[in-house]
Amino acid sequence: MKTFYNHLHALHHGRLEMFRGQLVPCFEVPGRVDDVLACVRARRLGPVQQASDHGSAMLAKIHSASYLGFLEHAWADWVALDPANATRDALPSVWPNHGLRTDVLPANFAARLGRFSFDSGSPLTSGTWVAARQGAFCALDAAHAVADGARAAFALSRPPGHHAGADFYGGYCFLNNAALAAQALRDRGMARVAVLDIDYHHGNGTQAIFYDRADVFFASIHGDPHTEYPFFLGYMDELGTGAGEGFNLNLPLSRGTGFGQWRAALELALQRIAGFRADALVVSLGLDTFEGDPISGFRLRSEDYLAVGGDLADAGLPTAFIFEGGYAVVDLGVNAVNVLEGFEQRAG
Ligand code: Q9C
Ligand code: ZN
Repeated sequence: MKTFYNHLHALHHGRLEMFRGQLVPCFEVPGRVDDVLACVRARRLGPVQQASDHGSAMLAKIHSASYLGFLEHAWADWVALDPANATRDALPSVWPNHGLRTDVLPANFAARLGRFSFDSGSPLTSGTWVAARQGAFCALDAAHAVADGARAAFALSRPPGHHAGADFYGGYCFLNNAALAAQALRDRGMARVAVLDIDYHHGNGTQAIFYDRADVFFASIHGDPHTEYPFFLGYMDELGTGAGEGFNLNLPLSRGTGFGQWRAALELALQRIAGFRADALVVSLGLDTFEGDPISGFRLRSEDYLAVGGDLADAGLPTAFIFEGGYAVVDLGVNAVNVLEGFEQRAG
């Protein structure tokens, strides 16, 4: 399978994130993707190529124009606020919720940061826009490869995407790569597209983007939001709304869940996707379900990921894999390539 690699990913390099009252070193670091790329090459998964430029207009199929404008100019605006800001990343500290107005967009940049984000754990850096934009192009290229007839393709990029909504960032995510891939598949004539999110954290951004749509089915297996990030979405009773009712599936599992139970949830999600009669599959491939992940709580082992890939191949659908979370950097390459190799072995 082809890998579309974001060669600009390291331009996004957050230094510190807010965690329990302190600024701590970021978990979402450039070394994550470097490790996966090394494994893709060592195990000869297939050709590695850079993504083509699809232009910023393509991003507006999923994201609002005001959000894209904000992201593109955020770094310059941040530094304009105070020249000393050039040495530190931007983190929001005030948000328009709890009775505050969401229908105003203040000129103040701290206010705009809050309007377009939902947490303080996602530093915005000098290269965030350029890196995230190129990452979105990797996802679009993976979708086009699948639309052109490839059995599967892999978008290898950071920052990740599944927490980003139409007009907000958070959870280390800025542009929703999986949503962009799903939309590209729709635009290439696939009538029904399923997004299966197997990152440890609920894909709140992707769910929100497709919540009222019947043409994109969203399924997610994740840590129970009663105790796990992002806390405020990802519950079982979220079924979709309007035309989208019945096209959203959340399968939250308790912290500590091992592969047996996790795999049963995967089978259930794949059954629902088969019932939906999807024409193509987008997998939000987070590897933070790994037992060694420093910020997550499931207990999957490296060899389990081969079986995950096999189960995904059994769905029999053209599949675009979009790299998401996973923070146990030294095991990340093995785990990611295990999924992809397990898929290829079963797909034949
Ligand atoms: N300091 C993804 O996996 N913060 N995002 C957790 C750890 C947020 C994870 C606290 C985790 C976001 C793409
Ligand atoms: Zn995650």
